[in-house]
Parts: sequence; C-alpha cells; structure tokens
Amino acid sequence: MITRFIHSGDFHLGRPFTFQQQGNYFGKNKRKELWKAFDDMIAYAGKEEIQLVLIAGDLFDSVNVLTMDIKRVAEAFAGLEKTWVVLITGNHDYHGDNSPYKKVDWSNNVYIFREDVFRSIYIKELNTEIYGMSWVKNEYRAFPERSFNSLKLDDARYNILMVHGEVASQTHYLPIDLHYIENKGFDYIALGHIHKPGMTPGGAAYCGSPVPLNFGETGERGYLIATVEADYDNNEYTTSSGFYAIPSRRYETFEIQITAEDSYNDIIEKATSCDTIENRLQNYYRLRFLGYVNPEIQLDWINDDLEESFYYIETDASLLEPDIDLEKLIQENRDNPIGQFLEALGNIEDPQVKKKAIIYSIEAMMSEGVLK
Ligand SMILES: [Mn+2]
Repeated sequence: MITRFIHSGDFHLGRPFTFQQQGNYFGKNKRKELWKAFDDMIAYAGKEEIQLVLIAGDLFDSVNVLTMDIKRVAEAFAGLEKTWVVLITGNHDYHGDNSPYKKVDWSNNVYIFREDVFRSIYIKELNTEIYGMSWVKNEYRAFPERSFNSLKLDDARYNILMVHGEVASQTHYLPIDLHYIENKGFDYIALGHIHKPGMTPGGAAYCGSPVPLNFGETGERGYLIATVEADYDNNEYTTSSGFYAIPSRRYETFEIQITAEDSYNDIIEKATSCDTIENRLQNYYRLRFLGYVNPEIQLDWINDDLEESFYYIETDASLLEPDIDLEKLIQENRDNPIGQFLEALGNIEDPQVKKKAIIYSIEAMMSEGVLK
C-alpha cells in the first residue's frame, strides 16, 4: 500500500552553466551543486525507504548529455532497493532517436514511459497505478486527448497522472487544461516543466526545479513529498503534499538607486548594503544601478571593486543616467561653438539616440578639458 512518495523532476542534470563573470569557475561549482542535490534526494529516498519516486520530465538537460552522467543516474536509481522510480521524459530529454534513456541499462525498479500517448504501470505491492506520457520529440502543440480520454481508472487503486507541460491553451510545450485533467479523478497529478514549485487547488502540483538554474528562478526550491492516507472501505485516498527544501545558492536581483550626490564610495556602500554579509558570500547577485550619477564617476570597474564582498556579482549600469543639466550648459556656452553643438544635440528627435549623443559628447569634452 502506498503511504509516501517523492515527486521531483526538472533537474536538468548535465547542464553547462554559464556566468557573465568568470563563467568557468562558477559554472563548475554550480554543476557540483546540482549533482549534490540529486545525490541528496537519492540518499533521502534510501534512508527514509520512500516507496516511490516520480520524475516528471527533464531529468537531463538535453539529449546530448554525457553517457557517464546518464550512468551516474542509473547507478543511483539501482541503489534504491526499496524504491520504485517512475519517469517520464520532457522537452529537454525527449525520448527520440538520440534519447539518453536508450544509452544505458536501467535496473528493474526503474520504469520509463517511452511513448507520447498515455499508458500506465500498475505497481501491485503499492496498489498504485501510474499513468503517464513521455515526450518523443521536442514540441507538442496539443494535449494527447484521444489516449487520455480512453483511460479507465480503477477506483480501488491509488491513481497518479504524470505529465510534462504547460498550463496554457496556446503553447509549443504541451498545453494542459487543468480542469479537464482534474475531472478524470486522479488522486495525484504530478506535473513537470514549470520551474516554480506550486500546487493547484485540484490536487495537481509542479515540483519545480530542485536547484534554481538562473537569475529568473527565485524563491525556495526542492521537491515534493506526498503522504497518502487510505480509507479502504470506501476506496478513498487523501493525499497531503509537503515541500522538502534543498539548500542551495539563490539568485538575487536588486535595484540600487543612485543619486547625483553619491560619491564612488557611496555607490560601493549602497551596493554592499543590499544584503547581509552571510548572504552576500553565499548567493548569486545581479545589481542594477538606477537613477542619476555624477558624470565624473566611471562605473567600469565597479564589478571588480565589489568582487570581494560577494560570492558572485554582476552589475548593470546601462540604465543609469549621468546628471547633466543640458539647458544650463547651453546657457553657459551660449557665445561659443560648444553651446551651438549642444543645442544641436538637444534637437535630436529619438530620445534614446539623443541621450547617448549627449552623454558621449559631454564625456569626451570633459575628459579633453574642453568642458568643465
Ligand atoms: Mn521542460
């Protein structure tokens, strides 16, 4: 009888991580962190004797991952002697000609769905039937309704559905109509593809990516552990789902407001005040400078100057505007060619082009000592 299972997926194992700053160093550490999260989940399943682990697609980042990485996973699954592993493929690791799942042998406790129509596997000792479909190509514009409609659920069993796709009507990533699939009466719906973990009211859940993969993936990450209580007299199952957080380095994006009065040291101070020192030395940071800056201040080296205050830092000063009073400058230079030149720049129609033209001209004139 089933009492507890793990719902995970979207690990994207084998992903080559790139970073703007010293990409190789951070990419290498990130790769290790991802494998550690996977190994920890396997260790937890083993130690806790979890009966079933569901992998809802995109376990691997692509169909071109190294065979040694696939073997590493197969070995980990094989070591789970008391656990069934049931897996569907996703858009990244789809089961086509080059499928990673064809490249190694899988142990008997591992079941992989290999078709893009709904099939099921019944695990008798758990009184559980798992329905699922895998991706065999990298795009689906429609849900496989025909095979879904033909499914006949046995009420006496605990019924799980596994799908990798997007809850949307128009998408190339397998559109899912939640209301439609929830009406079928599954006890648990294990979804994959969306990397933000979340439950829907109808008992469907996205497990999310167990480790955040880029700056777009914020908030807590981990996998889901579902607990099942059965009322056998009435064939009723109650599932409660808990979130098991995996500690990992987070991605943080902050906007730093700069004013024309700020000195270079003030800007450094504002940047390092974005978070505690413990957090700064732990996580990935992207700082976006906004507002107005004294035109004397160059931010070309700000990233280097912040490096030691953060584990990882990248900065963007492209939206920062130099504090220049064009009208005043024109007035002050009314009687010379500079004033006429600045006035001409002021007449440029496209505001972006105008801004760039003024900044570059004034910077050039200041560095040459023409303008003070
Ligand atoms: Mn996906």
